[in-house]
Amino acid sequence: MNSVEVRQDFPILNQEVNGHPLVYLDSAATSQKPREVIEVLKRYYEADNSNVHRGVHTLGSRATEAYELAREKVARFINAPSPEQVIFTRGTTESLNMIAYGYARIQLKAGDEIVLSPSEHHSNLIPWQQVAKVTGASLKYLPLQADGTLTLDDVRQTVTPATKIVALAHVSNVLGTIHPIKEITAIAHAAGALMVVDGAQSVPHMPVDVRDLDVDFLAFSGHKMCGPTGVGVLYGKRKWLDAMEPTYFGGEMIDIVELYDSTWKDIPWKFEGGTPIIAGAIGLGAAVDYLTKVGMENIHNHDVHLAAYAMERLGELSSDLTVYGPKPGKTRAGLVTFNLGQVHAHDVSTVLDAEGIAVRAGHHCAQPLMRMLGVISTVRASFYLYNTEADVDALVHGLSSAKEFFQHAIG
Ligand code: C6P
Repeated sequence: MNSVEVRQDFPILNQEVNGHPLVYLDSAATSQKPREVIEVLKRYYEADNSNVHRGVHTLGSRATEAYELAREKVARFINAPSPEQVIFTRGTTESLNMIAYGYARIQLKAGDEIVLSPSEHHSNLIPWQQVAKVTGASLKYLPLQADGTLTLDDVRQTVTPATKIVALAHVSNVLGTIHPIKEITAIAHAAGALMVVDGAQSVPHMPVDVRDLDVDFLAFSGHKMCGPTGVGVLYGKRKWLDAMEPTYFGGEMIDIVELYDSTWKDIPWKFEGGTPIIAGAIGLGAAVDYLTKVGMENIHNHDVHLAAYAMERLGELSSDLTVYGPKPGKTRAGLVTFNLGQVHAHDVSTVLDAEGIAVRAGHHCAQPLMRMLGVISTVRASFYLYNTEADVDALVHGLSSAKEFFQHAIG
């Protein structure tokens, strides 16, 4: 994979920001979109736009065909056994909430346990807190090692026959840790628990095969994987999706509606109330085509390489810089989170922005983790297929400027 060539596919990257060429290092928040995806969206709205599963007119059939084809593409992308197990949602947050409300809230009871890690994104934490409140189930946290990794021994100790759900991010959006989901899933299953995986930061960046991992549910967002905003995916094993209740009622999710009761369609449609996210799903289908063409293994290797290169180069500023998360290598995804002395992350980010460098600063929707790290915020640079070593060099240069600017707060 040649990231310099890949860059040409992303028109937005070809611009100056504050008088400098844009260096976009915020793909973990949202990725940029290749021309192919933008063109598919444009073509859809110019030629095929219509509601789906409703009318019998030609545009309606075209839109329905394109929408269902997108589902097939996404199913192939994650190796789902069937397209019906792919539900289009608004994103990871909505998918996780649907699992919590439609499945766990109904199935769990007092005495049951939900196992999480303290580094979860709020979207994979608050829904479980809510489930615990209404069912009487309790939350249990896996111990996190200082570098943000989990040990399988700790997982074996924490998961018990009372555990009904283990819910974990595949990749931490703050620390970049890639958790051994296949092994953790085997432990969860041996205890009779279901494995829910937040794939927001893994599905866009590495091959994810739901059958190989054997996970029960997987949630991810289209906008982090070259697709449009407003679309995401909920994958589930058929038996759990059949047992799960819809969370949104109305539109074409129904089978028969009586005055006092109603029945639903089969999966996936029973979960897609109202007019579905038609253009979003079609755009996500185009994004999946694009990523497949580049190759997910290539993207993963590229990300891992850039993270290692960034950590090596950031080492040059070592005495002032605290970098969080595991050592570079195969268990570390393509993002680097750090702080520069006592300087607030927002200040560092503002100086970087003046040099055209976009990073994210804040708590990254992981407040419990920030507390564990003993900070209120961090700076995060995240990489994707269009980033190059030159982008990392620009970051290091920008940080040298920030270091100089805030010397008083560092020394
Ligand atoms: N993280 C970031 O880190 P949505 O907003 O629904 O598309 O995705 C939520 C989400 C869930 N889990 C993980 C691990 C995530 O990283 C995210 C989104 C972004 O910058 C925004 S907070």
